[in-house]
Amino acid sequence: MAVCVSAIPVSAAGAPQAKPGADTSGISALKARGAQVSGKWAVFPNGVEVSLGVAAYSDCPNNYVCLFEDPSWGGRIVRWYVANTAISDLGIYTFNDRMSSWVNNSPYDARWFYNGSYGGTTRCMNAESGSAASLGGDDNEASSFRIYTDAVACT
Ligand SMILES: [Ca+2]
Ligand SMILES: [Ca+2]
Repeated sequence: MAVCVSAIPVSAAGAPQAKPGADTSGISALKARGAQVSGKWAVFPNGVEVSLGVAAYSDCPNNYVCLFEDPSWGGRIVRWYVANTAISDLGIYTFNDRMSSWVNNSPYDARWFYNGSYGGTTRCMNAESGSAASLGGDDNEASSFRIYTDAVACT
C-alpha cells in the first residue's frame, strides 16, 4: 500500500492556502478568470459571485438567483442578481455540470440550460423564493443560464 502523505502541519488559523494540484475549482482558478476575493466569495467583474467554500441556503439573499453544487442547497454556490442578463458558460465559474439544487429569490423568472450558450434541454426557475432541493435526472447538467425581466417569462 503506497500511501504517500507528507506531514503537512494543520494551520491553526485562517483559510488553508491552495496547494499545488489542489481542487481546480479553487481560488487560483477563479482568480485566473478575473475574480477578486472578497471574504468567502470570488467576485467577478460582471458581478457574479462564487463561494470559495461550502455555502448554505442563507447564502442566497433577496433578489439573487443561486445555483448550488449539492442537493438541498449545499456545496459551492454561484449567485447573481441582474435582470435581463445571462451566463453562456458556467465553466467560467468552474461550475459546468455541477448544479444539484437552486433558489430563485429574485423578482424575475430565470432559466437554466443543459448546454452552453442556452442550448439543449431547459428548465425554468420561477421568481420569488422558487427553489428545487433536488433535480432528479437533471442533476449535474446545467451549463448556462439566464435571468429574465419579469415573473411570467417561464409560464
Ligand atoms: Ca452537483
Ligand atoms: Ca451540460
